[in-house]
Formats: sequence, structure tokens, C-alpha cells
Amino acid sequence: MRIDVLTLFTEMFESPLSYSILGRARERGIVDVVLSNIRDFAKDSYKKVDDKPYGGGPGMVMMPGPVFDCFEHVQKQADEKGRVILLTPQGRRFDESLAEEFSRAKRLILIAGRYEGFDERIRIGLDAEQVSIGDYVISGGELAAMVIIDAVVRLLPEALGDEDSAAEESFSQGLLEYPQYTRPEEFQGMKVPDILLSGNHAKIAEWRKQQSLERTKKQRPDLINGNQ
Ligand code: 6GU
Repeated sequence: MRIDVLTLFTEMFESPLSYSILGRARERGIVDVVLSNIRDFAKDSYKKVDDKPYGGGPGMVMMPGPVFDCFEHVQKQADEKGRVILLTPQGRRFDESLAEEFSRAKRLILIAGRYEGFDERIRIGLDAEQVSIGDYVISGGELAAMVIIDAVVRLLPEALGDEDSAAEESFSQGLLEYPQYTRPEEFQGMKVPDILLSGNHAKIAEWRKQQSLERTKKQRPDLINGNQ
């Protein structure tokens, strides 16, 4: 899979993309993340990429020109056209099912904005899908792009190592994960539940399922009622 990221802050991505599952997936060529700096496509000597909103109001808006030119430059680097995604709090809320959908694409092109937002003609002209990572505002699309890349790449076949597991994790079955324990058997007076030490795998599976359900009902009833 190829993931292009168009951003004003390519350096923000280096560290999060270099560790653990993501780092390994890139090393092994399971995913190719290509970072492009929108500012390289600015037209004037000040490298201007944003301007005041028509009609007035606070903040600055990303100008269409540099984003379009960066996009055109990037898109022709691979045959696959790609799914074009604009990161914005106005977008469709990202969740595990959208992550699964994205993980089946051959190419994603993520566009991260800063300032007060994008000139509307960017969305229209690029025919981009708008995606948000939740109902809160963060200072730019970069962290959102990283969240999406992480959630998508870990779903790619071969991305997870032996020590990782995707199938049993929270949300993969529409429920939260059951409680986990490791050594020691007793910590500050709190004991590991007997059932987990019993060696009875059928009973353990049943207990875990029950715990998953109870936890989801208590912490995230919306997941059960389906009104996310
Ligand atoms: Cl994609 N961008 C910004 N700025 N804030 C957000 C977001 C994106 N998703 C949730 N909040």
C-alpha cells in the first residue's frame, strides 16, 4: 500500500512513523509512506500558502493553488489514482470500520490542513472525502493523519508480528477488549482472577466474552445500541 501525505509539517511525522508496528511495516515494504510539503509548491518568494478569509473573520485559510499543485505532482508518482482524503473536523467520523475500508485500498492520499481550514475549492476540485477523527478540535490535520495511518497499517496482512494480535482487540468484534493480566499473580493485594490460572480454555474464553460484554455495556453502551 502507498500512503501519500500532503502537509506543511513533514517533520511531525518522522518519529511516530518509525516505531513499533508502523516502523516495521515500512522497513518490510508493506507500506510506503510518502511525505510531501505543500509549502514547496508556494508561488511567491515568501512561500505563502495561506491568506485571510474573504468576507472577514479570524484566522487564515489554506490557499487552493499550492495544495492543487502539490496534489498533481504527487498523484502522478504512481499509477493508482488513490482515495483522496481531506482531514477536517467537518468530516465523517473515522472508526474501525472505515479503517478496514481504507486498509483495502491500494493507495491513500491524505491532505492535512492547518490554520482555520481549507479554501472550499480544494475539497470540490479534488473531489476529496472529508474525514475527522472525533468530535473535538485539534490544531491541524497532521495528528489526525497519523492516527489514521496507524489504525490502517496495523490492519494490513503481514503488518502484525507474532507478538501482536488484531483479531481479539477492542472494536474488532464490535466490543471492548476483556481485562488482561500478567505476572505477578498478586499485586498490592489485587489477585489475578482464578479462572485465568485454571488452564480451562473453554471456561476462560467464556469468561472473557462475558467480561467484554459487561465492559461494553458499562463503558460504551452506544456500541451495543448501534447509535455511535
Ligand atoms: Cl481531521 N482536524 C482538526 N483540526 N481537528 C480535528 C480533526 C481533524 N478531527 C477531529 N478534530
